[in-house]
Amino acid sequence: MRTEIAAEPYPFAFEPARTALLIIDMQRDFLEPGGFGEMLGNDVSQLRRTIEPNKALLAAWRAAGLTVIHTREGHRPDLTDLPHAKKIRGRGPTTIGDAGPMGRILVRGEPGHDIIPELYPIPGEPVIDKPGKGAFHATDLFQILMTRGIARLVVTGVTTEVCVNTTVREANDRGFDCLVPEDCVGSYFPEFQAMGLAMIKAQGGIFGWVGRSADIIGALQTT
Ligand code: TIU
Repeated sequence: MRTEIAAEPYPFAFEPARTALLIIDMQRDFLEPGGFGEMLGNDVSQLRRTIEPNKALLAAWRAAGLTVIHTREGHRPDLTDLPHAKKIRGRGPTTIGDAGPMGRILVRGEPGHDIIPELYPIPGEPVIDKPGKGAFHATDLFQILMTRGIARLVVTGVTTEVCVNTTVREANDRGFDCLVPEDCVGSYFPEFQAMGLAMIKAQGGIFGWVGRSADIIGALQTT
């Protein structure tokens, strides 16, 4: 079954069985008050407004029985996969691997590294632990998508201009068509939210499409 979803720069061709919902880094340390993101002085409300739209989209996607994949940005407890450049970037007193407000910052197994309870994975939904910003770099995401016959992605999560944008660009170069629902992605910075989305759909959809979750949910309910 194939249908179209309203999107920019033009409608997105939707083949549900060949499309995965890829939820990027909806982790406690980025989204929760008192987490690493807020500790750095960021306004987490800019990200938290994406929780309800993501919840609704995830529920509809699950109800349709389609593929859901989650990602988490983070590192091994021994930090052997943390590049020195990433460790010292920002020059702050507290960086990745140090003790933070919700355990060691961006370290796998720590409370802050985990996915927020509102969007917690259920059994059967792969969780990709990624050491970089892009979800394809140094992970088995491509292998999982190939195995499941996935050709299209609906990409949501945080942050719009960092891990979402990097992942959409990586996916586009690998031949995947990506639709980004603007209400399901968030940035700490409103101007980066706007430009991060504008860059995806510019030049006839240079990296992908931008739409809204309500239109995707509508398409799920009619196909
Ligand atoms: N997931 C993700 O976007 N990681 C980041 O580090 N984002 C920032 O905006 N810093």
